[in-house]
Amino acid sequence: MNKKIVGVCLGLAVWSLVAGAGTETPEQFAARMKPWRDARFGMFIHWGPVSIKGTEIGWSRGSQIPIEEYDNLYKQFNPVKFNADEWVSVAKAAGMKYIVLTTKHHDGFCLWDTKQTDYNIMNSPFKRDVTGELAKACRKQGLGFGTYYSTCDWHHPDFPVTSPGGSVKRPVSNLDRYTEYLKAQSGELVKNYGPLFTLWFDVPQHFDAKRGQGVIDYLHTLQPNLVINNRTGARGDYETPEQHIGGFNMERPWETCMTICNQWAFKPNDSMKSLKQCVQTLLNTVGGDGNLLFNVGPQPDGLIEARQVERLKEMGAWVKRNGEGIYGTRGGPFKPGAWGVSTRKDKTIYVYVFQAKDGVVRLPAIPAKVKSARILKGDKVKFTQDDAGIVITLPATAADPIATVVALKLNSPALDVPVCDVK
Ligand code: H79
Repeated sequence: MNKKIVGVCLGLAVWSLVAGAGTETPEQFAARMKPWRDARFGMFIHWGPVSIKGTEIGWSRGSQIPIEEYDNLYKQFNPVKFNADEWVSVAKAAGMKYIVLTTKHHDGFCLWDTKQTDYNIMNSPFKRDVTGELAKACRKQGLGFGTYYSTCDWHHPDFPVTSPGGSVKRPVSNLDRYTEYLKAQSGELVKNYGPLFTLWFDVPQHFDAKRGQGVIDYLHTLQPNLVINNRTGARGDYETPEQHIGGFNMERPWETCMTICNQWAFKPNDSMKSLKQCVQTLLNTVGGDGNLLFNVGPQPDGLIEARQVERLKEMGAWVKRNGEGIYGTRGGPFKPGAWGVSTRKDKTIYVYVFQAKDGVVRLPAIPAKVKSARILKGDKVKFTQDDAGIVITLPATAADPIATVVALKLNSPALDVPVCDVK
């Protein structure tokens, strides 16, 4: 080999070492995120032995429930009515495209057959790997399967803080050793149940960006395209507004996580959101260019509460009628507001009207020609377009109490239309 070639080889080797797995171009990032972004709507599932008590997962340890009692609940956890295929069918009926299960919450209990601790579902009376069963059912029914894994662990002896709520400092701890445990466990999730749709970390107490990036880089050696949220301590791939809808953002991917009732884990008679609230939450999210991870907390017997199943099915019926303007779309160009929201794909803008005075919708001017306007899966509607903007007249017969959906066909790509406010 001549000197020049040796030099180039060395240069490349050094560059790849420095660049590492963490470096990707914006185009590579967009490609890696595309399946996750296109899905738009997923099911979050918060579940564990604490469902027996009906108090909040993780947080009620050492507060409403004494630590000693909380940590022994798994000895009675026997969700004999658990059926992974049924959970997946419910998610599918709701129009959801992926599921994220709490494999380990802040309380440290593991819902899979982990080799890293005995504090797991295989040592409950149930003795079934519910994570494995759910992963398999998702694959079978064509949904993405992702795992929630709490970064903080108030049960683990090496973690710096403990319950209640991580407010108590442990006299002796070892964060490096805990990090090895976390890597071994999240590695098991990827290796045994992957490829995963996402890995959803939570509450990176005591983790800084360097420690978090170490976890991310390790997981990328196991699954290079793995999509990881922003709760490892490092930046990660997407933002996670919790219990509120994120602001309009087409640059940084984001996903709102929100509960169908108030509590993450099962709570008897918890107040449940109305159908309108559920659907408009999804629309306000996709209209802002985000995903929605909508949470249910199954009962201790393994069933999702019947009224929640009913609500999710109603939601699915609406979402499916109008799915063309949800999946695979991007948010905008008209920013969400009390008036409604919009999404776009190819040469179409989907306008979801929440409020229209006298059935008239006024949208700002856009640098594209509207060729036609129609109610989604319905008749053409009257519209005018001039320098002042677009005016659509909704027929009273088409009014939908949740949102009236109008598809505007343009003469050019809808993504080229600049983002604007609706006044
Ligand atoms: O798993 C769910 C929450 O337990 C977890 N993230 C979601 C996905 C979470 N951990 N920390 N936080 C959220 C932020 C802190 C929220 C709190 Fe509270 C508000 C802690 C105390 C008041 C929620 C309400 C928990 C107890 C009461």
